Amino acid sequence: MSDLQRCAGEDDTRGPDGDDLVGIATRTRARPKKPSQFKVLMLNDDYTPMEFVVMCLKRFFHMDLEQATRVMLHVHQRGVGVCGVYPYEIAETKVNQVMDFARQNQHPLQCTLEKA
Ligand code: TYC
Repeated sequence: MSDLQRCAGEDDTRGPDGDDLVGIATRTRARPKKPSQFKVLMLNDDYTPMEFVVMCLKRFFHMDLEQATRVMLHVHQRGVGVCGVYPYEIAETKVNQVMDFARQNQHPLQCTLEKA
């Protein structure tokens, strides 16, 4: 039997007692939670060229040359630095963009997320 046939014949909307499990949620939180924020961190390594890191910071984090140079040097000297703070999905996208771009250019640059 195909999934389609099985689904068509089955009533997934009732619990064991025949209760209707489908409905409209009418309650809302009294104090809606603001979406949690995530830091995007850049990690130092010995091989990625400084210019490439600056290019990433300009391209993916919209920094100007001065900001990007400052953040790159901070990471170079301290080992890790914050590129920006975003909601989870945006932070994850930035990490993937940096990692993909680094991989394409055969640099070992690492970028990661941390809850803010
Ligand atoms: N340490 C690297 C070098 O000396 C430069 C660098 C800076 C690499 C920041 C990664 O996230 C980084 N070429």
